[in-house]
Amino acid sequence: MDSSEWRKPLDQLPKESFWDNPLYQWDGFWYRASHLDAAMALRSQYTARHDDVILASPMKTGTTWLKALCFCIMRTQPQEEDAQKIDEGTLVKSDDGEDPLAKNHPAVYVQTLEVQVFTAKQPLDISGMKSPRLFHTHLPYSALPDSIKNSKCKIVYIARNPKDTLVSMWHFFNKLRTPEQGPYPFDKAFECFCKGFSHFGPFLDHVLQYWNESLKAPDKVLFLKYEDLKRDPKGHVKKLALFLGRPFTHEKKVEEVIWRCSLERLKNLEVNKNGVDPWVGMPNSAFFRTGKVGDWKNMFTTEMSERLDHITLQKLEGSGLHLDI
Ligand code: PAP
Repeated sequence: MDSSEWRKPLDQLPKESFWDNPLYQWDGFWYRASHLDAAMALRSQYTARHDDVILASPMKTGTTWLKALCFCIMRTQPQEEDAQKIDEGTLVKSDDGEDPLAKNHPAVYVQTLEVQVFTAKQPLDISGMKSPRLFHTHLPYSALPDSIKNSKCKIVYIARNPKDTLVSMWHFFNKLRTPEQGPYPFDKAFECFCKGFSHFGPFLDHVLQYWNESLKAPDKVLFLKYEDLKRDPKGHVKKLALFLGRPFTHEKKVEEVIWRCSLERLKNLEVNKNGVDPWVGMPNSAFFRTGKVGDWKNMFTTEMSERLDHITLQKLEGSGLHLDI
Protein backbone atom coordinates (compact mmCIF):
# COMPACT_ATOMS: atom_id res chain seq x y z
CA MET A 1 0.00 0.00 0.00
CA ASP A 2 1.17 3.52 -0.82
CA SER A 3 2.76 5.12 2.26
CA SER A 4 0.63 8.22 1.77
CA GLU A 5 -2.54 6.10 1.91
CA TRP A 6 -2.81 6.44 5.69
CA ARG A 7 -2.23 9.45 7.74
CA LYS A 8 -0.69 9.74 11.16
CA PRO A 9 -2.69 11.23 14.04
CA LEU A 10 -2.98 15.01 13.76
CA ASP A 11 -0.48 15.69 16.53
CA GLN A 12 2.19 13.85 14.55
CA LEU A 13 1.67 15.81 11.32
CA PRO A 14 3.59 19.01 10.51
CA LYS A 15 1.50 21.95 11.66
CA GLU A 16 1.44 25.57 10.56
CA SER A 17 -0.77 28.50 11.15
CA PHE A 18 -3.12 30.07 8.61
CA TRP A 19 -4.56 33.31 9.96
CA ASP A 20 -4.03 32.02 13.53
CA ASN A 21 -5.80 28.73 12.77
CA PRO A 22 -4.00 25.40 12.45
CA LEU A 23 -3.30 23.69 9.15
CA TYR A 24 -1.81 20.20 8.95
CA GLN A 25 0.46 18.90 6.25
CA TRP A 26 -0.32 15.61 4.61
CA ASP A 27 1.48 14.31 1.55
CA GLY A 28 2.87 17.76 0.70
CA PHE A 29 -0.33 19.82 1.07
CA TRP A 30 -1.89 21.81 3.91
CA TYR A 31 -5.35 21.07 5.26
CA ARG A 32 -7.73 22.09 7.99
CA ALA A 33 -8.34 19.09 10.27
CA SER A 34 -11.95 18.65 9.10
CA HIS A 35 -10.94 18.76 5.43
CA LEU A 36 -8.27 16.16 6.07
CA ASP A 37 -10.75 13.81 7.73
CA ALA A 38 -13.13 14.31 4.82
CA ALA A 39 -10.33 13.72 2.32
CA MET A 40 -9.51 10.39 3.98
CA ALA A 41 -13.17 9.37 3.92
CA LEU A 42 -13.42 10.38 0.27
CA ARG A 43 -10.31 8.40 -0.63
CA SER A 44 -11.57 5.25 0.99
CA GLN A 45 -15.26 5.50 0.13
CA TYR A 46 -15.71 7.23 -3.23
CA THR A 47 -16.29 4.99 -6.20
CA ALA A 48 -16.17 6.94 -9.44
CA ARG A 49 -18.50 6.19 -12.31
CA HIS A 50 -17.17 6.51 -15.83
CA ASP A 51 -19.56 9.39 -16.51
CA ASP A 52 -18.96 11.38 -13.31
CA VAL A 53 -17.72 14.91 -13.85
CA ILE A 54 -15.41 16.30 -11.18
CA LEU A 55 -14.72 20.02 -11.02
CA ALA A 56 -11.52 20.91 -9.22
CA SER A 57 -9.94 24.16 -8.08
CA PRO A 58 -7.82 25.76 -5.41
CA MET A 59 -9.89 28.20 -3.33
CA LYS A 60 -11.10 31.47 -4.87
CA THR A 61 -10.11 30.80 -8.46
CA GLY A 62 -13.61 30.71 -9.98
CA THR A 63 -15.15 27.63 -8.36
CA THR A 64 -18.64 29.12 -8.12
CA TRP A 65 -18.55 30.27 -11.74
CA LEU A 66 -17.40 26.87 -12.96
CA LYS A 67 -20.06 25.13 -10.86
CA ALA A 68 -22.77 27.31 -12.39
CA LEU A 69 -21.48 26.88 -15.95
CA CYS A 70 -21.12 23.10 -15.82
CA PHE A 71 -24.44 22.65 -14.05
CA CYS A 72 -26.14 24.81 -16.65
CA ILE A 73 -24.45 23.08 -19.59
CA MET A 74 -25.21 19.59 -18.30
CA ARG A 75 -28.79 20.49 -17.52
CA THR A 76 -29.66 22.20 -20.76
CA GLN A 77 -27.34 20.76 -23.40
CA PRO A 78 -28.07 17.23 -24.60
CA GLN A 79 -25.25 14.73 -24.92
CA GLU A 80 -23.90 14.48 -28.47
CA GLU A 81 -25.71 11.24 -29.29
CA ASP A 82 -29.02 12.58 -27.97
CA ALA A 83 -28.69 15.89 -29.84
CA GLN A 84 -29.08 14.09 -33.15
CA LYS A 85 -32.16 12.21 -31.92
CA ILE A 86 -33.67 15.51 -30.76
CA ASP A 87 -33.00 17.04 -34.19
CA GLU A 88 -34.60 14.02 -35.85
CA GLY A 89 -37.56 14.31 -33.48
CA THR A 90 -37.12 10.83 -32.00
CA LEU A 91 -36.24 12.18 -28.57
CA VAL A 92 -37.97 14.98 -26.71
CA LYS A 93 -35.63 17.25 -24.82
CA SER A 94 -36.89 17.91 -21.34
CA ASP A 95 -36.10 21.45 -20.35
CA ASP A 96 -38.77 22.84 -18.09
CA GLY A 97 -37.63 26.36 -18.83
CA GLU A 98 -37.08 27.09 -15.16
CA ASP A 99 -33.63 28.04 -13.97
CA PRO A 100 -32.64 26.33 -10.71
CA LEU A 101 -29.78 28.83 -10.36
CA ALA A 102 -32.42 31.47 -9.66
CA LYS A 103 -33.51 29.51 -6.59
CA ASN A 104 -30.27 28.32 -5.02
CA HIS A 105 -26.55 29.05 -4.86
CA PRO A 106 -24.64 26.90 -7.40
CA ALA A 107 -23.07 24.97 -4.49
CA VAL A 108 -26.45 23.40 -3.78
CA TYR A 109 -26.38 21.68 -7.18
CA VAL A 110 -22.68 20.94 -7.39
CA GLN A 111 -21.51 19.86 -3.98
CA THR A 112 -17.95 19.97 -2.80
CA LEU A 113 -16.94 16.42 -1.89
CA GLU A 114 -14.84 17.25 1.18
CA VAL A 115 -17.27 19.84 2.53
CA GLN A 116 -20.80 18.74 1.71
CA VAL A 117 -20.60 15.04 0.90
CA PHE A 118 -17.92 13.39 3.05
CA THR A 119 -18.61 15.42 6.15
CA ALA A 120 -17.15 14.16 9.39
CA LYS A 121 -20.49 13.36 10.98
CA GLN A 122 -22.41 11.56 8.30
CA PRO A 123 -21.33 11.17 4.69
CA LEU A 124 -24.18 11.58 2.20
CA ASP A 125 -25.20 8.46 0.35
CA ILE A 126 -24.41 9.32 -3.25
CA SER A 127 -24.52 5.75 -4.57
CA GLY A 128 -28.13 6.11 -5.73
CA MET A 129 -27.64 9.46 -7.44
CA LYS A 130 -28.71 9.66 -11.06
CA SER A 131 -25.92 9.72 -13.66
CA PRO A 132 -24.15 11.77 -14.74
CA ARG A 133 -23.09 13.02 -11.33
CA LEU A 134 -21.42 16.40 -11.03
CA PHE A 135 -19.20 17.12 -8.02
CA HIS A 136 -16.49 19.55 -7.02
CA THR A 137 -13.33 19.24 -4.95
CA HIS A 138 -10.54 21.49 -3.70
CA LEU A 139 -8.25 18.50 -3.15
CA PRO A 140 -4.92 18.42 -4.95
CA TYR A 141 -4.70 15.88 -7.77
CA SER A 142 -2.38 13.61 -5.77
CA ALA A 143 -4.97 13.33 -2.98
CA LEU A 144 -7.86 12.26 -5.24
CA PRO A 145 -9.12 8.70 -4.83
CA ASP A 146 -7.59 6.25 -7.29
CA SER A 147 -11.03 5.51 -8.59
CA ILE A 148 -11.30 9.08 -9.95
CA LYS A 149 -7.82 8.91 -11.46
CA ASN A 150 -8.29 5.49 -13.03
CA SER A 151 -11.86 5.67 -14.26
CA LYS A 152 -12.97 7.44 -17.42
CA CYS A 153 -14.61 10.24 -15.47
CA LYS A 154 -13.67 13.74 -16.53
CA ILE A 155 -12.04 16.47 -14.48
CA VAL A 156 -12.39 20.20 -15.17
CA TYR A 157 -9.89 22.41 -13.33
CA ILE A 158 -9.93 26.16 -12.96
CA ALA A 159 -6.84 28.18 -12.04
CA ARG A 160 -6.39 31.91 -11.53
CA ASN A 161 -3.46 34.27 -11.18
CA PRO A 162 -2.02 33.97 -7.67
CA LYS A 163 -2.26 37.66 -6.81
CA ASP A 164 -6.01 37.98 -7.47
CA THR A 165 -6.52 34.60 -5.78
CA LEU A 166 -4.86 35.84 -2.61
CA VAL A 167 -6.84 39.10 -2.59
CA SER A 168 -10.09 37.21 -3.15
CA MET A 169 -9.17 34.83 -0.32
CA TRP A 170 -8.36 37.75 1.99
CA HIS A 171 -11.76 39.35 1.42
CA PHE A 172 -13.53 36.01 1.84
CA PHE A 173 -11.92 34.95 5.12
CA ASN A 174 -12.30 38.45 6.54
CA LYS A 175 -16.05 37.85 6.38
CA LEU A 176 -15.59 35.26 9.12
CA ARG A 177 -13.94 37.76 11.45
CA THR A 178 -15.78 39.79 14.07
CA PRO A 179 -15.89 43.60 13.91
CA GLU A 180 -13.67 43.60 17.00
CA GLN A 181 -11.07 41.49 15.23
CA GLY A 182 -11.20 43.64 12.10
CA PRO A 183 -9.60 42.54 8.82
CA TYR A 184 -6.57 40.26 9.09
CA PRO A 185 -3.38 42.20 8.27
CA PHE A 186 -2.83 41.81 4.54
CA ASP A 187 0.95 41.64 4.87
CA LYS A 188 0.60 38.61 7.17
CA ALA A 189 -1.85 36.95 4.76
CA PHE A 190 0.66 37.61 1.98
CA GLU A 191 3.49 35.95 3.94
CA CYS A 192 1.33 32.93 4.64
CA PHE A 193 0.43 32.55 0.95
CA CYS A 194 4.04 32.96 -0.22
CA LYS A 195 5.10 30.17 2.13
CA GLY A 196 2.39 27.94 0.70
CA PHE A 197 0.32 27.92 3.90
CA SER A 198 -3.25 28.06 2.67
CA HIS A 199 -6.14 25.63 2.59
CA PHE A 200 -5.15 22.90 0.08
CA GLY A 201 -1.94 24.83 -0.60
CA PRO A 202 0.76 25.40 -1.66
CA PHE A 203 -1.31 27.10 -4.34
CA LEU A 204 1.25 26.78 -7.14
CA ASP A 205 1.86 23.08 -6.44
CA HIS A 206 -1.89 22.51 -6.63
CA VAL A 207 -2.10 24.29 -10.00
CA LEU A 208 0.97 22.52 -11.38
CA GLN A 209 -0.27 19.05 -10.50
CA TYR A 210 -3.48 19.49 -12.48
CA TRP A 211 -1.64 21.28 -15.29
CA ASN A 212 0.72 18.33 -15.68
CA GLU A 213 -2.18 15.88 -15.65
CA SER A 214 -3.97 17.92 -18.32
CA LEU A 215 -0.88 17.63 -20.53
CA LYS A 216 -0.65 13.87 -19.95
CA ALA A 217 -4.36 13.22 -20.46
CA PRO A 218 -6.08 16.12 -22.24
CA ASP A 219 -9.23 14.05 -22.81
CA LYS A 220 -9.54 13.48 -19.09
CA VAL A 221 -8.43 16.77 -17.55
CA LEU A 222 -9.47 20.13 -18.96
CA PHE A 223 -7.40 22.99 -17.56
CA LEU A 224 -9.08 26.40 -17.60
CA LYS A 225 -7.95 29.80 -16.41
CA TYR A 226 -10.28 32.37 -14.84
CA GLU A 227 -8.72 35.18 -16.88
CA ASP A 228 -9.27 33.28 -20.16
CA LEU A 229 -12.92 32.75 -19.30
CA LYS A 230 -13.26 36.45 -18.59
CA ARG A 231 -11.50 37.47 -21.81
CA ASP A 232 -13.28 35.09 -24.11
CA PRO A 233 -16.30 33.56 -22.39
CA LYS A 234 -17.87 32.31 -25.62
CA GLY A 235 -14.78 30.48 -26.82
CA HIS A 236 -14.13 28.87 -23.45
CA VAL A 237 -17.71 27.95 -22.64
CA LYS A 238 -17.92 26.22 -26.02
CA LYS A 239 -14.68 24.39 -25.29
CA LEU A 240 -16.03 23.36 -21.90
CA ALA A 241 -19.27 22.04 -23.39
CA LEU A 242 -17.37 20.11 -26.04
CA PHE A 243 -15.16 18.55 -23.37
CA LEU A 244 -18.27 17.51 -21.45
CA GLY A 245 -19.60 15.83 -24.59
CA ARG A 246 -22.39 18.40 -24.95
CA PRO A 247 -21.34 20.71 -27.77
CA PHE A 248 -23.44 23.75 -28.53
CA THR A 249 -25.23 23.77 -31.84
CA HIS A 250 -26.82 27.20 -31.48
CA GLU A 251 -24.89 30.40 -30.75
CA LYS A 252 -27.84 31.78 -28.84
CA LYS A 253 -27.62 28.93 -26.35
CA VAL A 254 -23.99 29.75 -25.58
CA GLU A 255 -24.93 33.35 -24.92
CA GLU A 256 -27.79 32.27 -22.70
CA VAL A 257 -25.56 30.04 -20.56
CA ILE A 258 -22.99 32.82 -20.21
CA TRP A 259 -25.68 35.24 -19.11
CA ARG A 260 -27.32 32.81 -16.68
CA CYS A 261 -23.97 32.18 -14.99
CA SER A 262 -22.66 35.74 -15.11
CA LEU A 263 -21.45 37.37 -11.92
CA GLU A 264 -23.78 40.31 -12.50
CA ARG A 265 -26.84 38.08 -12.68
CA LEU A 266 -25.97 35.63 -9.89
CA LYS A 267 -24.83 38.36 -7.53
CA ASN A 268 -28.15 40.21 -7.83
CA LEU A 269 -30.43 37.22 -7.35
CA GLU A 270 -32.37 37.37 -4.11
CA VAL A 271 -31.04 33.98 -2.96
CA ASN A 272 -27.45 35.10 -3.35
CA LYS A 273 -28.01 38.52 -1.84
CA ASN A 274 -29.67 37.25 1.33
CA GLY A 275 -29.23 33.47 1.58
CA VAL A 276 -26.82 31.67 3.90
CA ASP A 277 -25.10 28.41 3.07
CA PRO A 278 -26.36 25.64 5.36
CA TRP A 279 -22.98 23.89 5.64
CA VAL A 280 -20.63 26.48 7.11
CA GLY A 281 -23.02 29.37 7.67
CA MET A 282 -21.34 31.67 5.17
CA PRO A 283 -23.60 34.27 3.52
CA ASN A 284 -24.06 33.36 -0.16
CA SER A 285 -23.07 36.92 -1.02
CA ALA A 286 -19.50 36.20 0.14
CA PHE A 287 -18.95 34.14 -3.02
CA PHE A 288 -19.75 37.02 -5.36
CA ARG A 289 -17.57 40.11 -5.20
CA THR A 290 -15.98 42.09 -8.03
CA GLY A 291 -14.62 39.31 -10.25
CA LYS A 292 -12.04 41.75 -11.58
CA VAL A 293 -8.81 40.67 -13.19
CA GLY A 294 -6.05 42.77 -11.64
CA ASP A 295 -7.88 43.64 -8.43
CA TRP A 296 -4.61 42.77 -6.65
CA LYS A 297 -3.34 46.23 -7.63
CA ASN A 298 -5.53 47.65 -4.85
CA MET A 299 -3.74 45.63 -2.18
CA PHE A 300 -0.21 44.79 -3.28
CA THR A 301 2.85 46.98 -2.83
CA THR A 302 5.41 46.91 -5.65
CA GLU A 303 7.69 44.76 -3.49
CA MET A 304 4.93 42.25 -2.81
CA SER A 305 4.08 42.04 -6.47
CA GLU A 306 7.69 41.49 -7.48
CA ARG A 307 8.21 38.87 -4.82
CA LEU A 308 5.15 36.80 -5.71
CA ASP A 309 5.86 37.14 -9.44
CA HIS A 310 9.35 35.81 -8.79
CA ILE A 311 8.05 32.84 -6.78
CA THR A 312 5.48 32.12 -9.50
CA LEU A 313 7.91 32.33 -12.41
CA GLN A 314 10.44 30.17 -10.62
CA LYS A 315 7.88 27.52 -9.76
CA LEU A 316 6.33 27.38 -13.24
CA GLU A 317 9.61 27.50 -15.13
CA GLY A 318 9.77 24.79 -17.76
CA SER A 319 6.18 23.66 -17.14
CA GLY A 320 4.73 25.42 -20.18
CA LEU A 321 2.12 27.02 -17.92
CA HIS A 322 1.75 30.78 -17.80
CA LEU A 323 -0.44 32.44 -15.23
CA ASP A 324 -1.32 36.12 -15.62
CA ILE A 325 0.96 37.90 -13.19
P1 PAP B 1 -14.62 29.09 -3.52
O1 PAP B 1 -13.38 28.44 -4.05
O2 PAP B 1 -14.54 29.39 -2.05
O3 PAP B 1 -15.89 28.39 -3.88
P2 PAP B 1 -14.67 30.91 -5.73
O4 PAP B 1 -16.02 30.85 -6.31
O5 PAP B 1 -13.59 30.18 -6.42
O6 PAP B 1 -14.70 30.54 -4.19
O7 PAP B 1 -14.16 32.41 -5.67
C1 PAP B 1 -14.93 33.54 -5.61
C2 PAP B 1 -14.39 34.48 -6.65
O8 PAP B 1 -15.01 34.18 -7.91
C3 PAP B 1 -14.71 35.92 -6.32
O9 PAP B 1 -13.68 36.69 -6.92
P3 PAP B 1 -13.28 38.15 -6.37
O10 PAP B 1 -13.15 38.02 -4.90
O11 PAP B 1 -11.99 38.47 -7.05
O12 PAP B 1 -14.38 39.04 -6.79
C4 PAP B 1 -16.04 36.09 -7.05
O13 PAP B 1 -16.39 37.42 -7.29
C5 PAP B 1 -15.78 35.32 -8.33
N1 PAP B 1 -17.01 34.84 -8.95
C6 PAP B 1 -18.07 34.23 -8.36
N2 PAP B 1 -19.02 33.95 -9.25
C7 PAP B 1 -18.57 34.40 -10.45
C8 PAP B 1 -19.12 34.42 -11.75
N3 PAP B 1 -20.32 33.92 -12.00
N4 PAP B 1 -18.39 34.97 -12.75
C9 PAP B 1 -17.16 35.48 -12.51
N5 PAP B 1 -16.58 35.49 -11.28
C10 PAP B 1 -17.28 34.96 -10.26
